[in-house]
Amino acid sequence: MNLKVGIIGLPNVGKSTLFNALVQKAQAESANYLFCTIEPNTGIVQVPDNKLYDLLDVILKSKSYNLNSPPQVVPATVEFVDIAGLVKNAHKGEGLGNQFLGHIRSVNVIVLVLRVFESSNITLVENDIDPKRDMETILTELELADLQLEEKGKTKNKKITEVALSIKDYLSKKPLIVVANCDENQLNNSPSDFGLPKDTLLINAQLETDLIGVDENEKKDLLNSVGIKESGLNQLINIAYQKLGLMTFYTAGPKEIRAWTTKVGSSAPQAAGVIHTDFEKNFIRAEIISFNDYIKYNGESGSKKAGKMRLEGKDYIIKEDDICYFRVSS
Ligand SMILES: Nc1nc2c(ncn2[C@@H]2O[C@H](COP(=O)(O)OP(=O)(O)OP(=O)(O)O)[C@@H](O)[C@H]2O)c(=O)[nH]1
Ligand SMILES: [Mg+2]
Repeated sequence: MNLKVGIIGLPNVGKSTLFNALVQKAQAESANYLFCTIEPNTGIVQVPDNKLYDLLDVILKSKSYNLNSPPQVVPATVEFVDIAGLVKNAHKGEGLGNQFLGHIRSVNVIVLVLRVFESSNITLVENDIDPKRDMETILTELELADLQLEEKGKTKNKKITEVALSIKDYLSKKPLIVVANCDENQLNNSPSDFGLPKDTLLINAQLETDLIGVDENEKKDLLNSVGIKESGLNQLINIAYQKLGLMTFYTAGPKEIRAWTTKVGSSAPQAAGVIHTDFEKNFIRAEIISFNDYIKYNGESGSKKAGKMRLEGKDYIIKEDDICYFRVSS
């Protein structure tokens, strides 16, 4: 499954700035006026994953590939959607209304951006900075948008409403990540200082956007120097995987080294089904090497010789970072 993340919040809180930081491009227009974004911005980002390069090293060293064409590295991806700002009573048509929420009904997780940064030059939609109030405003608008959708369904056809509207269509029921958009000097606070839930991410969207294009190592040093251990992208992806109960497994061969995302607790056939739907049905068995063994014994043939490759059947539960090869019938 590919993770899809929708970014919402009041106007002018830094949603597009955060979007740009996440996709590492000045793709979405961000400017100091309300409702700068009207049409949604969509961007696809590779999930940063050093383990893929550890696997590549092993395969390159063992020379177990066609020397003219080294294996391709294919990271997992995340899609981000940045939409127009919502205001109080958007469901009644205030501001730009709430029709833009339609663009994020298919996301797996919602990121709610709240303004915490103080800059006096940036226009506020409410008169003061109050992230807790703003969070409640937006959550209420999500619930009201869901109620409207339900009402619409009812008038169309009373009986099919329950069937037609599946739980994943309800914005207010989706997993939520709260992001407090902070200035540099606010990043050492704890979320409760702003009245926000304890798993709120504190991010300085402007700083990370300003660092687009800077060399990765240099960027890391700059972020570390202001007390940021991980980029907003890494933080968001980690918490999204946690909230959705997702994990990574790999396939590694002479042509391609690839990260795949599946639910924690997936059986071997279910994980195979992530690669290709038919693989679930046609599953015969899985050949599994743990990531650590794969590295320690220099790849597939070394791991096999050391007795570290396991043959597993359909009841095997895939573990995080397993290197998998699925045997399927054709
Ligand atoms: N000082 C400061 N300014 C910021 C920060 N994040 C965003 N801004 C500024 O705030 C303004 C609004 O940012 P946008 O990213 O366009 O906000 P938005 O939420 O997408 O706004 P709409 O599309 O209008 O809903 C821009 O001028 C940004 O440069 C921040 O962390 N600190
Ligand atoms: Mg915007």
